[in-house]
Amino acid sequence: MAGQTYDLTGKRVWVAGHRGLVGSALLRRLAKEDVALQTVGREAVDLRRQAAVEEWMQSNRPQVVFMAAAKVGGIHANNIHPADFIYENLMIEANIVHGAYLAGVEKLVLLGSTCIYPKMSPQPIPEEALLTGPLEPTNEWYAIAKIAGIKLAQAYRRQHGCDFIAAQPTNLYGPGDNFDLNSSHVLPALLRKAHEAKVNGSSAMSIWGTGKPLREFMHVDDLADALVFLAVNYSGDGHVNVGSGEEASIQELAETIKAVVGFHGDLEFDATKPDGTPRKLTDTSKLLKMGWRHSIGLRQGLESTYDWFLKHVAVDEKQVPIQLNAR
Ligand code: GFB
Repeated sequence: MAGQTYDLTGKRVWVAGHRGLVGSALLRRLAKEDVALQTVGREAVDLRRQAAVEEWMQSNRPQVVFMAAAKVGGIHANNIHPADFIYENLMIEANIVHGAYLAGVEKLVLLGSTCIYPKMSPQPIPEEALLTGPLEPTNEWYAIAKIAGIKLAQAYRRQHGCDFIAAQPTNLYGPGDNFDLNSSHVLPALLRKAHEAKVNGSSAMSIWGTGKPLREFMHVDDLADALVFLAVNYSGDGHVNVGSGEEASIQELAETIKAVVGFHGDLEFDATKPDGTPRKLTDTSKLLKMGWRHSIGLRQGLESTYDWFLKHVAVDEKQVPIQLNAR
């Protein structure tokens, strides 16, 4: 299935969710292509409302859709808002996929999440591990919505011949990330905690759980590049893992973040918070065989993301940084 299957040149390309971490990275990446970019804000179209989505798609006739819109969050947000995570994601996916079918969209790229795989998957996790075992309980609802999304793309391909594909990214980070400690993922949370501990002269920063779980991290600009690559080079039924192999334990990540930020205090482990899945390293052999690999290493990505944080979130190191809720 590798080899150019679709030409983006001159196409109307809708990035749904263009203000979020993934969507904004896609806008940066697609600015280098000869395409007509389309975006619409949530104040104009609520993606959870079928009529609004279908009407916008019929009027704007995108030829390509990147589905970067989603209700996302870290382990804590997933755990305490299961209804929001399953409802909003199911609605957004169903509305855009069906709307794309009705509007004759030529190519659609949908995104999964590593939590779709069973908690005790073989490592690295191959695409075939999907639906082979029980999920991690803290994010089961989000995972089920994301599995439904992948199945939607497959179903419309099988029944209607639509060229809809699904990519399966590993844990992401980068500019535009959510640094709100209640809803963020671990990497932006630890960057912020280390920064605040340094600025406030604290002797320690807190880490949720044991620090032992392993996570693979990928810079969102690498993901955006992979998504454009897949849109052009892949047309198939099965979802494709997009990972970096940049794996670290949460404790190792915290140590690297301390070094990047310049905080020299201790780590304090908070056992009242969950660890989640012990490990989720993606098997990217399918994508590697097609000829794509990531280019931003973890240390380099942490440095540039901290730089972004300093310029956009911690506007004045003497003040408590403002709250950001990017998605
Ligand atoms: O990134 P994260 O929230 O989500 O947490 P998941 C990863 C690990 O970091 C867990 C630990 O073991 C957390 O306990 N951790 C340590 C922290 N300190 C912190 C902290 O201050 N904040 C956070 N958030 N974590 C999410 C799923 O799983 O990953 C989503 O909930 C999605 O559904 C996403 O799949 C990619 O990697 O555990």
